[in-house]
Amino acid sequence: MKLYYSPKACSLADHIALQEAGAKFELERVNPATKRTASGRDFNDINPKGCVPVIEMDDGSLLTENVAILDWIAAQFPKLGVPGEMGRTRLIEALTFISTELHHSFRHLLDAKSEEEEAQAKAGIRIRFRWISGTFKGHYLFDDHPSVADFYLFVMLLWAERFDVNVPTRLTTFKELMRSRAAVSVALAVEAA
Ligand SMILES: N[C@@H](CCC(=O)N[C@@H](CS)C(=O)NCC(=O)O)C(=O)O
Repeated sequence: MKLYYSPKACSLADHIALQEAGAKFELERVNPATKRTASGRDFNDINPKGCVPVIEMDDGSLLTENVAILDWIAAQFPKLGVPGEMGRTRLIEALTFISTELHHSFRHLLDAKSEEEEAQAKAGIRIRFRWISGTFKGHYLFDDHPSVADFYLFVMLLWAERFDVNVPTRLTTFKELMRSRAAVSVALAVEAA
């Protein structure tokens, strides 16, 4: 299995998940500006949508879209999912919120053309972080064990730090807890190299 990623992009969630799972996988870096992969391929030939993450399965088939990839990883490695009859549904509910509400709202910030638009975008992001901070059921979103949704939320918090968006203390504590995990350190170090 191979994960196509760009450093500190949303694909970091999948990278952390695979490290946490102890999965056997390869990585290939994608330059988001040139759309070239580390081995020199045109990334658009791999994913015509032009976005990471992409997982290339051992049979050569490709899986795109972060929600689908994280759901697939949780299905392969149930310790990264959410237990119970409604567990998978609750996981998809959280992943969808993080993808469509949080991740997407950073686009508004990146596209902001004035200080006013930037302030509006940050306010929108803060509302969404505040909402999700009220849903924690333990040290992590669902209990005291992290799920793939926690890894995606962690990446959003790294973006918040980078773009100077204030978040509730609950989420800062969570971010530092995530940073203290061995798998997270490994993934961050690999992406920084
Ligand atoms: N719908 C995609 C969007 C993924 C996405 O936004 N990827 C960004 C990195 S975080 C990307 O590769 N952007 C490059 C581009 O849009 O040109 C998903 O949820 O997986």
